Amino acid sequence: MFKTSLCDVLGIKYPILQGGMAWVATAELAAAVSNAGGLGIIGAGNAPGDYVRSEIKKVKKLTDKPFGVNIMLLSPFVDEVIDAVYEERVPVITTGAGNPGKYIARFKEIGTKIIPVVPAVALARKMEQEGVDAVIAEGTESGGHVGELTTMALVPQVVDAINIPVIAAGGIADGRGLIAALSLGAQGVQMGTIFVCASECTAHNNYKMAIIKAGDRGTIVTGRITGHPVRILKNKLARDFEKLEKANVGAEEYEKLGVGRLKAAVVDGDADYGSVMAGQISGLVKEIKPAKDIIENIMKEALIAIERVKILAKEE
Ligand code: TUI
Repeated sequence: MFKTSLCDVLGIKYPILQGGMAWVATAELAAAVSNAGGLGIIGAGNAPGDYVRSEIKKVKKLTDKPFGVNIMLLSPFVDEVIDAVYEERVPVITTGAGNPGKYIARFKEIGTKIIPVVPAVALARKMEQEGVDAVIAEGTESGGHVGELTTMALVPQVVDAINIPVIAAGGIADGRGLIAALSLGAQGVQMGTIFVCASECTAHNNYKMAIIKAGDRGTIVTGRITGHPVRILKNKLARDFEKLEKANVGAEEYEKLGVGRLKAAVVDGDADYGSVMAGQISGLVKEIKPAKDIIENIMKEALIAIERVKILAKEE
């Protein structure tokens, strides 16, 4: 069902990748998504190489299906994470928050699939030239570190610019979103926020409930002045960020407020002063359920969505 060429390249049943969210996307979540037929991804975030290595070993025990690791290129531990992923022969890597160019050749040697996030057409073109296997075109609807363009505008422009598979991300949480992305020419989708609310996700219950309670206008982009804008749920921390922005403080002071805040939200459950990264589709997330149910539901909704459009196409 909706098996695309991306499914064949990655060895997965459904064209659904789970976002490699720092602190949130642990071995438990990644294995659950892979076992359900998607591609589960461990988020390396700012974690040291040894932590990532132990998460990889855990996933290997929990599933025999393909999985991935997301490498956050701004991490101070990026080189040791790269070594861990290389030595463990992880089948797929995705990258975020930068250009993975200098690592590509090494991974190609061992057949690891490399899929960078690209926020614009220029980087997509560059990545194709450098030999990556696919790209994730991520719109500004996403949670966490975001680019400027919306998914609706970005995806078809990336699709037209390159010849490798494009995965759409940002603002997708259900079967309608999957069909919309496939209609734009994508070969698959990546979803983050919906999988935070998977039962297998180890994030604190307060984090999950904050997403479930959030509505359509529940998120805000902070940190534009740092050069790394980040979408989070509106809470007391977001208000403090806004105050600093209005007070025109320097990037350094602004960044200080953010230190350790993601861990506070995910691990300690501080939904007030933690950085609750989540996408604009938070308003679509209604309950906590197993990853398998989330994925099967998406596939059912996708069939309904395509039937609806087909009927419209037939009408006089
Ligand atoms: O990376 C993400 N989402 C993230 S990373 C993260 S941790 C973090 N915390 C504070 C500040 C910054 C990061 C939380 N969420 N998504 C993928 C993504 N990549 N979005 C945007 C980009 C991106 C931006 C610029 C990718 C490449 C890029 O290229 C710049 C260049 O060097 O050409």
